[in-house]
Amino acid sequence: MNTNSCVAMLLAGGEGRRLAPLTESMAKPAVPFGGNCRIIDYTLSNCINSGIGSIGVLTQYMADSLHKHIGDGSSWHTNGQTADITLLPSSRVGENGYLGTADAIYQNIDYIDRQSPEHVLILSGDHIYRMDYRSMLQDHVASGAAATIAVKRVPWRDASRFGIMTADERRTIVDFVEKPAKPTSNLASMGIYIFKWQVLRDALMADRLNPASSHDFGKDIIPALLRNGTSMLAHAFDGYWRDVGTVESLWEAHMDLIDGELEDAAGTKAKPWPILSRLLNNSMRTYVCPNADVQSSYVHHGSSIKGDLDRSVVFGDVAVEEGADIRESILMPGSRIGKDVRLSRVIIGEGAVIEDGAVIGSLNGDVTVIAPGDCVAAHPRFVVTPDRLPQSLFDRE
Ligand code: ADQ
Ligand code: ADP
Repeated sequence: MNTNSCVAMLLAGGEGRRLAPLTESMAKPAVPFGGNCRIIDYTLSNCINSGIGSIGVLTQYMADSLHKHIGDGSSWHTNGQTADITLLPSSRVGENGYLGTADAIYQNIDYIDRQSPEHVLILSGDHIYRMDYRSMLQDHVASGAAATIAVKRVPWRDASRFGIMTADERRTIVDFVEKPAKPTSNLASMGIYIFKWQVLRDALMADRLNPASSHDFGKDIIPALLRNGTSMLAHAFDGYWRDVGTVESLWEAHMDLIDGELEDAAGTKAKPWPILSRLLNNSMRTYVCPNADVQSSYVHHGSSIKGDLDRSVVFGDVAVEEGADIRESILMPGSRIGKDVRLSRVIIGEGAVIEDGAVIGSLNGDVTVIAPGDCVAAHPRFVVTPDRLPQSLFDRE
């Protein structure tokens, strides 16, 4: 599939309130993921691996965090392929607040026009998945549809968190409701769209003139196109895909990583599908003390592990001291875990310090987050008392 006719626009400006406090000092797509990269790297890698040569990254909330990560694109590892990654910061940060995702594309019409693409691929910066966009583009072009939406069946209980649609036997979308309170289908939009550029351009212009619009793809653009009879195709994706917009989903995606589920990549199994990232200094050594019991965990460059790890992900430059017992937890870059600390289902933000003897966590499935840069002493507000955390969990003998 020739991807020259397609420009990718990656929406990376959302505030990500449900990921707080991890997003207090960075945009949601800049949150660390998987031990060695950041959430946005999955979508960027999908673009590069799919041979999409022109990628506009739309930033807004805490844009600096993404600009630092991606830079001018040259410090971002493109695996030898040529890709033009352009950061497009929003000019609308200010007293008028934030407008929606469609407004972000509207603001960059000139950028897209300059490349005169036939199609535009709209992507979100906060999804973990491996996808070959060429299959979707091929489907879109072959069908002649004006727009194609990537779709996936989701559990019924989660359906109200997504754009929900109904498609007929020819996969033409006949109904679409953004985050319905009472879903009538579980066919969810993945928030990944391919539009004929002329069709999207006209729709954005029309949306601009509508004072009632919130200028959002799911709430406004897709329903408006459906109302005026534009042909839209549902493109099914059956690989691993997760929107990591909440603390729970971010934690679950890390557990899926440990369980090997992220390797399940529909359409990408036959070929290597590396997740690329900013070029890091990989010369730092990782130290794992011979007494440390490390099970089913990832430990990255420059970390020092003297305590025990089970089903955990440790980023670079992390220290875990003697006697620490870390279970189903995520230790983000530069964090420090003191002696005899016990963690269960905890996400430790970048650079946070957990002092000797602190016990944090819960067994009932709740995920605890320690904000980046926080310092937690042995008796802070986060400490979980033995009645919430059965002592038996940590009884070693
Ligand atoms: P949501 O995920 O709720 O639903 P939203 O949070 O609005 O969509 O943002 C999508 C992406 O755009 C995110 O990556 C966000 O960071 C970014 N973004 C938001 N506002 C932006 C702005 N003004 N500028 C730049 N970037 C911005 C969407 C669809 C649903 C679909 C789900 C799938 O609306 O129909 O089911 O995605 O996850
Ligand atoms: P979440 O994924 O937690 O819902 P989003 O990043 O999707 O968070 O943002 C939720 C909504 O809030 C979006 O419509 C976004 O445009 C809007 N928003 C983001 N940042 C701000 C802000 N600083 N002020 C007002 N609204 C914002």
